[in-house]
Amino acid sequence: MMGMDTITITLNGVEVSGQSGMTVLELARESGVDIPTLCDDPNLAAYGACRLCVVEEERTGALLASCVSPIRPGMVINTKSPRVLERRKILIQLMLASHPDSCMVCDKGNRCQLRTLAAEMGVGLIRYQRIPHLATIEEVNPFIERDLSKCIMCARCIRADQELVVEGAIDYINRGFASKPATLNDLPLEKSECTFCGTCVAMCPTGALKEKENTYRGTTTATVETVCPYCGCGCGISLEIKDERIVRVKPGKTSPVNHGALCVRGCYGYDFVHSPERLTNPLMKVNGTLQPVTWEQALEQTAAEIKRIKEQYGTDSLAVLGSSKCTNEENYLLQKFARDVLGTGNIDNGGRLYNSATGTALKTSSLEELEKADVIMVIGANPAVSAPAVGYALKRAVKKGARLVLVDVRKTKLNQFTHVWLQPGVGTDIALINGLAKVIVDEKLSERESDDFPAFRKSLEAYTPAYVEQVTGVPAQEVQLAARLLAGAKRVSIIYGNGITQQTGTDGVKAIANLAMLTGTAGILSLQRENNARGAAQLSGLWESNGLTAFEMMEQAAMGKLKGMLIVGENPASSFPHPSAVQKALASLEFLVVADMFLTETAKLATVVLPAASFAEKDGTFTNFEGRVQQVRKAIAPAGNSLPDGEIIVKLASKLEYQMPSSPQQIAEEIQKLAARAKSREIARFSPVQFAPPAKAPDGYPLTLLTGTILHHFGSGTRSFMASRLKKFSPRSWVEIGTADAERLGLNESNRVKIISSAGEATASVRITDTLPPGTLFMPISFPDSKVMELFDLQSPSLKSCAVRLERTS
Ligand SMILES: Nc1nc2c(c(=O)[nH]1)N[C@H]1C(S)=C(S)[C@@H](COP(=O)(O)OP(=O)(O)OC[C@H]3O[C@@H](n4cnc5c(=O)[nH]c(N)nc54)[C@H](O)[C@@H]3O)O[C@H]1N2
Ligand SMILES: Nc1nc2c(c(=O)[nH]1)N[C@H]1C(S)=C(S)[C@@H](COP(=O)(O)OP(=O)(O)OC[C@H]3O[C@@H](n4cnc5c(=O)[nH]c(N)nc54)[C@H](O)[C@@H]3O)O[C@H]1N2
Ligand code: SF4
Ligand code: SF4
Ligand code: SF4
Ligand SMILES: [Mo]
Repeated sequence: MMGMDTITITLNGVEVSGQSGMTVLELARESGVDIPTLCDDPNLAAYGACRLCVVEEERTGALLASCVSPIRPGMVINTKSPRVLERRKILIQLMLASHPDSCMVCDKGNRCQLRTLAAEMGVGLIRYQRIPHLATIEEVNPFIERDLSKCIMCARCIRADQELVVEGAIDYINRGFASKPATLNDLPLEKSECTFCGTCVAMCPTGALKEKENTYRGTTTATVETVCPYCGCGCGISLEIKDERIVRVKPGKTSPVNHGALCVRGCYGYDFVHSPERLTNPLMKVNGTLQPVTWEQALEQTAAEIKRIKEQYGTDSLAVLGSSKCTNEENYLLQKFARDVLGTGNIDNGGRLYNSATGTALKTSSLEELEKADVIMVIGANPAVSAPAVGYALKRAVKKGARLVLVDVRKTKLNQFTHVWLQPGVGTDIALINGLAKVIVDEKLSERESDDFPAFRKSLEAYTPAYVEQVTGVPAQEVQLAARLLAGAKRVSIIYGNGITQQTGTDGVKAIANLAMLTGTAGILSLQRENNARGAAQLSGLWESNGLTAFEMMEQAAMGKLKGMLIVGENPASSFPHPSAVQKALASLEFLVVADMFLTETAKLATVVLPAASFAEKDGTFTNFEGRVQQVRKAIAPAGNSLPDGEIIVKLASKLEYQMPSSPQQIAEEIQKLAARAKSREIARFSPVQFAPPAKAPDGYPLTLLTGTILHHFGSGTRSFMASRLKKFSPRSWVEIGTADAERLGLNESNRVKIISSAGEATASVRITDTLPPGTLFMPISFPDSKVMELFDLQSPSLKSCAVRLERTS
């Protein structure tokens, strides 16, 4: 690296060298020289607005803003000459002159960088005439408050919004003294593109942007770096702690995943940890009602029941479900508990269940590779909502010139970033993907010549652009256009989600893998992930899978073959298809023990409920969707008498006379031994798949209902509805219907409707949108008030869509 690219300058009398292209500020920092800044942030491009980073070039006497001045050979820089210090003082005085004297009551307190710098420079009384303030803006959202009288125009918020999360919600409006960062037409944030990701708030150096409706006030006494418990992105978060409470969440300091950004759930969704609804004691059913008991009683009873069932009915009458939310170490213990203590292979988890189609995929790509791609294909995934950190990286890539091929049956937030939007009919993706592959092969755009290639080429014969148009509805020219774009790219990145895995399953994933191999350099990212779905799935993959799947467990329970279950951190009575049937199945068990943080629909059916500690109350690791194993750190003591799942499993095993490994080192060693034994993956080969048209809808159900995630809630809603601000912002479910369908059916937004499928029914209020193809509806999952899962059953071919009809109820 050294040599031609190295530049040497004199910095405060000392010779230092850096790479060409570095700024004076960067080299100074690298050399341990501190220069004050307000508008600079390591995650944003240099901007040169606050000018506090001024330094003196001693040969020319010029004062330079070091953040935007590249190093040049022979420079002689002084970062603290009298002229520099005087200039900085004046700048701070000018900022304070237009700043209100409300420091004593400002929420930013001693985290305000302006106040800190003023104190360090000894700037107190202001000699300048005061400049009038801008008023606070009235906002109804529960997340963010803006008091622009405190704004110093550093533009960190604007750059965070435009460069980092690429939402485009705010920009400067007006000129001169009236200039300020604002939304389009100066509307409240909730009327803009703002997603309340909180990234701008975390970056604002003053009290101009701050958290609203704080859940706890106080000066932070400790900061703990850990990992977000919601989606599989695995963003790094900093938990600011006081009195064993999380006061605030900020983006993790050095996370390679989120680079200083968060989403609304990670930023404002943490207070479920302190919800008064948390389970703080074990519960046991006495005369039909759950009552608090001691751990000793709860574990004794559980062990006794497990022994009894095992002796009476045999080991296969027991099963374990859990958990894609628990740590890797806890997942290992749970696997061991099922196999060695209970003696059964009946163990499944959400990570494996909902992502089982993913095992076939090629090497997983990374966010870093995604940002370097020149063509990105997103298929059946909605990352702007379901995995915001992926959405940010993707939008940044598009801003840098990457082309986006979006394959979705609905219009999503990503459409405005899209080069080609392919809109296939629901469940027809395999035909489309095979069609893309055929164009690439026929036009000899790929030079793949492996021994499995001829058979693959032959398998594509039927998928001419004309045929693909006929079965998917995507115009032939668009298939060709997209195929040429993919084939012509240097680096392709493919992101797929539940629109594939829960629609066309394993075959859909194989088709994508084939396409990726054709495009040569493509990396694949599978999106459908919870915080540790990938880790949980990987760990269960270390054993031969020979037991019941989660859905089979429910069927066997209903048939009376399964007698006892342990469920850890999954809520099937609410999130599985046809919850009322699942509830019946679980209620018919002789013994159900549930470990959760809350009394969920599932826990209510249990004989014994064990209170689990939250992510903030335990140590361990989560594996994010890229495969990155990240440290989860205990920040506070577990609520009440709750315990981390790992400890619960160890305790329960010992009641059953089994000694579990309990030290992290011991667990890590055992995992490694197991991993070494597991067979290594075969190299990627083409695996031809054929399109089968989706099953015909039963008569009388003319509409197709899609289900999916929405930004402000998560999973079955247990946690996000215990987060006060998320619940307040988005309290109730709805059903979306296209403008033309609404007109045809005489529906408007004041109506409530009944949605009826052959399996069950749900009710919701109507929202009219322009995002849906004719004959299609959309309902979000995650709302406890919504019975959307009742519309599906365990045998449903798809979890994403079903045939329905509508009835107006009001
Ligand atoms: N029709 C339809 N159905 C669907 C879907 C759909 O799109 N359409 N999506 C499906 C998908 S992909 C998924 S993943 C599921 C989601 O469904 P679930 O995974 O059941 O839902 P969650 O609410 O995310 O989490 C379950 C429970 O884990 C608990 N929990 C969280 N952390 C911990 C912990 O550390 N320890 C313990 N013990 N408990 C913890 C929470 O309190 C919560 O009660 O829903 C599925 N159902
Ligand atoms: N906010 C939020 N984020 C979440 C979650 C949450 O509950 N809330 N859950 C997490 C979990 S567990 C998961 S699994 C992931 C899911 O993450 P995603 O897979 O990204 O999200 P979904 O909303 O399930 O569906 C993705 C898209 O598939 C499209 N689609 C439906 N059917 C088809 C089809 O036949 N073909 C094509 N091409 N597209 C189709 C839908 O229109 C939708 O835009 O999100 C994770 N992130
Ligand atoms: S909260 Fe996020 S989306 Fe909203 S203005 Fe700030 S950076 Fe943009
Ligand atoms: S609101 Fe904050 S981040 Fe935005 S320009 Fe003003 S001081 Fe800077
Ligand atoms: S993108 Fe996912 S991991 Fe990141 S803050 Fe949001 S929910 Fe948490
Ligand atoms: Mo999922």
